Amino acid sequence: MSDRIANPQLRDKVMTAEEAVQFVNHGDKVGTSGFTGAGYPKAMPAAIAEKAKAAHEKGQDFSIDMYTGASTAPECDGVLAEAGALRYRMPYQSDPTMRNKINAGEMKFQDIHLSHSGMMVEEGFFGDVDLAIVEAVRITEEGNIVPSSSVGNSVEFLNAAKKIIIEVNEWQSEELEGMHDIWTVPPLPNRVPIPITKCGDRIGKTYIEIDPEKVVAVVKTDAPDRNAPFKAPDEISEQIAGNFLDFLEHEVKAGRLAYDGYVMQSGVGNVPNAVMSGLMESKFESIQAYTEVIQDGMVDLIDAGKMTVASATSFSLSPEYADKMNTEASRYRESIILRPQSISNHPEVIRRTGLIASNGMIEADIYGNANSTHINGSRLMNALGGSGDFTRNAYISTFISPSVAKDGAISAIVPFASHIDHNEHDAMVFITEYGVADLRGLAPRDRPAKMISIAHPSYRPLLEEYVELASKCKYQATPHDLRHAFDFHIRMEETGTMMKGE
Ligand code: 0RQ
Repeated sequence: MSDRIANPQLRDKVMTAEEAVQFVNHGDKVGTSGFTGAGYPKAMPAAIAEKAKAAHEKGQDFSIDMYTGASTAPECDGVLAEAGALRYRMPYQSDPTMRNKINAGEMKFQDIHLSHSGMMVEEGFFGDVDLAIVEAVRITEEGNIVPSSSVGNSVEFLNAAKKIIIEVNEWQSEELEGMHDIWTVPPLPNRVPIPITKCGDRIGKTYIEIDPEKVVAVVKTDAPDRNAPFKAPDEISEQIAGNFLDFLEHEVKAGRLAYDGYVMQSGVGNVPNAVMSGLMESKFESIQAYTEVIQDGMVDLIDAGKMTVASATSFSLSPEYADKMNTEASRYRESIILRPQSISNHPEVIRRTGLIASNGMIEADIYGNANSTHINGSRLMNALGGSGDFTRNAYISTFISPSVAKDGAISAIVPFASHIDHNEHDAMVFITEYGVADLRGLAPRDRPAKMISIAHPSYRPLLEEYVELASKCKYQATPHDLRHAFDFHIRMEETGTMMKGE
């Protein structure tokens, strides 16, 4: 392990997490590495949680504000939320314990576009940053950091923080070195164009330069990233994936896409996985991904020679594929690039690549406004993550979802979305197991018919009833009857289903 800490000055700072926690104080603003279950600190969060619990037992306040790249894992977000150690958290989470605390009003969470979050911290929108805690594969001779399985917002946090704690994780393969491409936009007023014209362009360094004087502790760990294995795609996921692939074919026939020109952005989950399996058998070749996470399906596409390059900020691999990456990382260094999320999700590059975005949703309304985050307007599920960065700036932005949730009790197509993350001006195409609603070129009043055609048949009459009511209202630009716009949601609150009783 000492080989992994090549800088003598920093080797002298090695201590346990229990010792290093002396540098974490009540009220601190802390930025950590970590993105979708990859590259988050493995030891410090538990130590901070213990410190918080000990303080609370003595009747003292102890909580911190925590910023990350995106979601982490139970041993980071989970333990801290459980211990009541967090006052405020941004920009993304997906942890069940944390979700419950946020929804119960016991901690605060702000949902921020991932591409904005690091810049906001570095530019001081949140005040001074006390501490950065960042996982590394190794520390170089000069004292710089080779990041591990994600880059996230680490560069911005390391630049902004007064103190740094580095966790050197022996579980992470040293062969990851060379996969990262560290380049960030210079701060205002010196911004310049990002020199990426192709997904595979490398423009930066393979490590993060830091001021070694700021490092107060180096903690050694040997612990795996934690991601849940994917469920095998079910029938509905496969139908949705089939409709998505038909849509791609339709774009080829229309001359708007070439078989060797598909640039992919993909959310995570069952349907994206089924899409990637479908692509294996498709006519699409030389597929490129400019996205935020590398998923199992992309590794398969690379292995099959169908995908030439995948650019992201993080891995989001099942345990089986994480092991594979750890043993074979050197084989993938040519075709996988991990960038800071300020670059992987940057509007400028996204627009230039001409990618087709595809993300999940909770619900969408008859005019094409999408809700990715809140159940019935108030209850947070995860957060918007990069879905806004990609939807707003994609060449074509799509949303994919089953037409119903909870065994049909909830419709994914509603009269008026109860929370809107992606509005009708940004979202273009919606896909369920019932087909494709292509809203491009359609004025609001032409949209409900398309959206209702992909709703579950049992909800279509209720949606048509609403359209009829709205058509009688005074203003017909985007017709709504506000007395009934949330009937679906109110019924769900009152009866547990959006379906009308007999
Ligand atoms: O809950 O598992 O308890 O049954 O939501 O839903 O259908 O399995 O779909 O896993 O793709 O998640 C929007 C949450 C969809 C996700 C969301 C319930 C449903 C189930 C999951 P159960 P599905 P998915 C780039 C972009 C925002 C982040 C993002 C998400 C659970 O896609 O978090 O896009 N997106 N990042 O039952 C009540 C509804 C519901 C509902 C679904 N209307 N009401 N519950 N559910 N719809 C990401 C990256 O690149 C990393």
